[in-house]
Amino acid sequence: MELNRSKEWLALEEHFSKLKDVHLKNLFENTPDRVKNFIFEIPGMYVDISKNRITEETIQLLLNLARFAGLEKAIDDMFTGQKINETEDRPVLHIALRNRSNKPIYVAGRDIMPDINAVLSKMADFSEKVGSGEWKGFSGKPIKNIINIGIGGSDLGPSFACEALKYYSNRNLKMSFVSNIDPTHIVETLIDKSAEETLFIIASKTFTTQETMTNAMTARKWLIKKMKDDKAIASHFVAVSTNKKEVVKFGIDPANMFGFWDWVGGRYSLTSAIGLPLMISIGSRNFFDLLEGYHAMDCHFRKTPLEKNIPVLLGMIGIWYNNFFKAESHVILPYDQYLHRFPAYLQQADMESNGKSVAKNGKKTNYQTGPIIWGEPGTNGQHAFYQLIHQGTRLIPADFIGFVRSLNPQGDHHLKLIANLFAQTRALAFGKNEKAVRAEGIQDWLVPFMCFEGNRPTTTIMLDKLTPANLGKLVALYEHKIFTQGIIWNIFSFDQWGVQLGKAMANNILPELSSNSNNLEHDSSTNNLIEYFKKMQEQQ
Ligand code: G6Q
Repeated sequence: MELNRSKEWLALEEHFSKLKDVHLKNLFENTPDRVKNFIFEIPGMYVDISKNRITEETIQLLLNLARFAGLEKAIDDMFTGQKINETEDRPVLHIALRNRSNKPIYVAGRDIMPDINAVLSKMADFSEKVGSGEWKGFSGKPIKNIINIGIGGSDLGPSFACEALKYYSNRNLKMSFVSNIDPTHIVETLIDKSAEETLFIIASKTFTTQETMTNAMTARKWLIKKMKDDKAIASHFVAVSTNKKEVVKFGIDPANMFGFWDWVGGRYSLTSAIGLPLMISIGSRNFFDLLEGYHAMDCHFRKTPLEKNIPVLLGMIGIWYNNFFKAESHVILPYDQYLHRFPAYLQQADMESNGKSVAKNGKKTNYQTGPIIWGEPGTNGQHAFYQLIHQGTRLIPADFIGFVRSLNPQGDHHLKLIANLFAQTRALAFGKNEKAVRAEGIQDWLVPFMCFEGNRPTTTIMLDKLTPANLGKLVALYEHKIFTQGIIWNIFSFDQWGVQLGKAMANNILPELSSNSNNLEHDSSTNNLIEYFKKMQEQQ
């Protein structure tokens, strides 16, 4: 039966018609200790969903929908290695990468844990060598610069996490990430680097991605030119990939290759060898703590009844806004400067996973799927786009993320930061009515502009401190939230045909930009763009 014809969906529609005009203010006034029913905790993390436009009945009805969609079985299928990525004919096992229990997980009858552990040990060993200076460049100098060359899932995870966990980093190592094929990215990155002290990590699952291979070849040329010897490659290049053949073809010794597997999706690969730059930067002990945190959330997701399951609840609340309130976007607001790339990271995780419009049966969905994800760290956003969240015409559910303790205590900065976080969620929920504005002696004509309707929903996620383990919990929380929503929408969350399309189309146009022939067979707009580009290039 179609999702939005199910009795569970219809019950939610009816419930929505009753709740849509109810103000959060009334929900809190009617049940003063409302918060009690809407706080969920796991060690180190406290989640308050009370400032959402929900009642206990909403949660029950949403969970009925989750059961109708088969969420419990779907969770089990993922954790037991069923081929849930059907369009690519693979299991989805990023949870195995951080399975710190080490209990066997089977793919095609074979326990994959020994392979995972072997790669982790190899990574730890290598990280230790680089961090301690034991790993030397070709001329005998220790490494000072690590440059990761990768894109999408082979870039966003480690680059976001290196920023997030910078506090724990080895400050003798400078981490850089090159992803864009725009030559500016690699040129600007190499400008202040000494080749003798630079290590490149070429990170690509397929080792065929145009951007990464182009940047890798440029890096290779730069290094050989500077070091004046091809043999320097062995000390300055390592690879992270599933494609040994291409790695060898590039000239990297397979001994310096860190493998992973086709059942790790790019955007879920931070805890695989793709996390190598992070491990080098923060050291293996911190990296293993990160894995512990992921694993704690994985266990919570797998074992906790839906009623208390944090990723499930956040996922279902997202469905409530997306499909019933028709919210179009969801904003992520981390009140921590170290998390400044978290919204960008989640943008890929969420939008590449659930930006689909075909259901598993091959038919177009007749309901909305993944929302637009965006955000910036607080308090910066408050001085920029919060205006639209407070007084604009759209409903934008928001996640506020904060930490009880700052890693860099400095006077009253942290108290001010957190006061802002709490004040924002309060203002968004309760607004400011005409009476309160008038009481401030505001001139009559100005009153409407100074009123805040409120009733803007928020979820507050507090963690005790930005530790590697807590970061792991946070990322896994969102991964499983995304999974939950994909199951409800009955879409395949683990493929990305849109990315493949881009890869193929650029390869078609590339030869045309440098060919003399004018035999173009695209639409008139594309043909003209190509001709304009060629003509202007010739004039220079
Ligand atoms: C992620 C996507 C995509 C991918 C990049 C890089 O889930 O598949 O972002 O990670 O296109 O691919 P390679 O790692 O194969 O270079």
